[in-house]
Amino acid sequence: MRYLEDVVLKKWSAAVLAGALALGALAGCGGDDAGSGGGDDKLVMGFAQVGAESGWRTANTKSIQDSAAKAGIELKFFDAQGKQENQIKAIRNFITQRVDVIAFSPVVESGWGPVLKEAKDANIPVILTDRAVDTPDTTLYKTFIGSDFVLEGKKAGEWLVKEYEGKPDTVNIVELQGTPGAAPANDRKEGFGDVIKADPKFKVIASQTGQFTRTDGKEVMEAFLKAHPDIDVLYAHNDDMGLGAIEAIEAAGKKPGTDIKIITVDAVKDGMTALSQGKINFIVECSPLLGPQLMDLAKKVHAGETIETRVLTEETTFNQEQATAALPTRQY
Ligand code: GYE
Repeated sequence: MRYLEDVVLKKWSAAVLAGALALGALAGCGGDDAGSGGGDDKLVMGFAQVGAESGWRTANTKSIQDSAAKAGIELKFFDAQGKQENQIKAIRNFITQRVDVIAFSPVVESGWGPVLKEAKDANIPVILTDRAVDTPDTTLYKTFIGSDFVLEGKKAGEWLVKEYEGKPDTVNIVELQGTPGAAPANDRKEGFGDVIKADPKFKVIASQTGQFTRTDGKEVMEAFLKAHPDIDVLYAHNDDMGLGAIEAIEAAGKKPGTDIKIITVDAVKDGMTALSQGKINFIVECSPLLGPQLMDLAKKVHAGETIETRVLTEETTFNQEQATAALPTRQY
């Protein structure tokens, strides 16, 4: 298998081969390389992606694929379609194939101990991207690249507190949570809750998962609107759920952004467009462009260099004006 891939690789552009040669220091990738010979061995990365649930995820996948090609890394990409068991199977496959580095974005936080231990025992370094795991043994992975989701939730809460400053009336909030058990769902809920609990006028009257998807966001918002005629604010853990909810709000004859204020997280183009149109009021940025850092760290790990155990993504926030200004050059 690897032999055939190597033959194909040899036909790739000179630039890619040059990249591979630049990785010359990176020795063989694991013993079963019959026939590949020579010094043009590429670093092989197995990547188990969550799925394709949102605009954020699509941009993240593209970032990883593009930067692997640019870095001259051979990427074995697997889409787990939102299922942890699929990710675990993919990681076991990567171990059997003896890839050089395994990277993945864990669907949920818990349940990773055994498979990570298998990778460690096989001497294959693991890099977590985007989402964290809750295993207490941090030696099971080399580093974690991604956002501080608690901070994102806090930023959402802080905007709300400011927006309703000096207004004593109760603020009825509904919350669309991300995938149950996923780090960004747990942490964005926590950060937001921590900030708004300081003032009892903020009441979360309903909170349910919308699975980070537009379809579920719309459906759950329809149910929220039926059950609660008095919603002031929607806090959605990502843009896609917020965009689905906007459809439900409009269908119910209400004006998103005015009758119901909306806060989301991500800042993908569709979300930013809705913000610039006044249908969303505030977006907390979460960058999906993790590919270049991931490839860089993978090379370092493979070369035996010591790397930081936590690589934090830098992010900002957007109001309507800022979204309008940022949109023309937005990459995702
Ligand atoms: O916010 C959401 C996606 O893990 C940060 O997953 C990521 C989240 C992102 O589905 O849109």
